[in-house]
Amino acid sequence: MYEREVMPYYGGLVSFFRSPGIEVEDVTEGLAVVAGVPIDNGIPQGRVGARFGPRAIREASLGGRGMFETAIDNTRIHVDTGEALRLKDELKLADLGDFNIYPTDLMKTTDSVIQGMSEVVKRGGFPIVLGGDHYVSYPSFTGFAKGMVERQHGVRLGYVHFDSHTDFRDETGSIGGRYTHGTMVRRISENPAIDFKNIVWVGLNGYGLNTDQYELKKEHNLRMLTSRNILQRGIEEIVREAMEAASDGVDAVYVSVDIDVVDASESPGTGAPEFEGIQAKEFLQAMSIINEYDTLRAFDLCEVAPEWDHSGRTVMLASRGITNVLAPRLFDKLDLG
Ligand SMILES: [Mn+2]
Repeated sequence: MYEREVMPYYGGLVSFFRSPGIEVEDVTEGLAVVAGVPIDNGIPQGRVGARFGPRAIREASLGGRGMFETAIDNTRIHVDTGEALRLKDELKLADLGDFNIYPTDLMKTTDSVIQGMSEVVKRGGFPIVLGGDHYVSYPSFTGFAKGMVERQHGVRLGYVHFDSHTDFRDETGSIGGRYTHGTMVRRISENPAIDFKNIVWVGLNGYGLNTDQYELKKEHNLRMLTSRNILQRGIEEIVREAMEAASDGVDAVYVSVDIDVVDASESPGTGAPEFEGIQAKEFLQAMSIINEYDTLRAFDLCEVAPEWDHSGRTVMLASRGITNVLAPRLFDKLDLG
């Protein structure tokens, strides 16, 4: 007899939080499903490397699981709140691996991600998509919308965009075209299942608007919440405002994160780092708050580029953020009295 022991993070098979592998046809209602899109050819200018993000995030997630597996009763208690979390015997999480990608054919990858996402969502899965550059959110959201419409005719959707940048151009200059990591929110806004009033940006900073975006912002009263707003009002109030606005009158909300929303001092491993970003601890708190909203039905995290991440902190931060989003599916809350 050879019994399995707890494996340290650096050994064993790699999947997110060491969840079991799954195929699309086996996705069941309510199951969280991790799926990577390891591409970075949605980047017309700037630094690439996000194609290595999904695997690195999965590896970094293993340490988080080990902390619980090696604890007494698989339980850890928060030092401030006394809240106790115990690792579930059976996680409500599985790892699909990566959607099919075609490294020199962005539109073929687009079709693949739309199809894969719609199949996951149609079956009631809660997709957790690992980018990839931020273009990934366009096919990912489109597939999400397709799957939701198949489940429920006339479905209405919301979208929350955590990012230092709006990604709201119509075209990325003369060289990029209309399908890039700088245009994906504009493309998402054109989906018939969503209105501007349910699209919210969180963490914007700097000179991020083109003149056409500035006009649209004024015309539609677009909700663009900035890192300065967060500094002034606190992350909790801002995230709740974002989730409530995105959820208002809709059936489901998609949340997308560009890891560059976190300041470059704490999140250097990304293509377009910024120095007026939010703090890592604010980001982690935000990821814990969004999981309180029943409207949250899909999530992605993009733009982690491990080759720029010389200390490993960015992949670690990304994996911890995702773990916070997934916490209700990974842990039972215990009352220790
Ligand atoms: Mn960005």
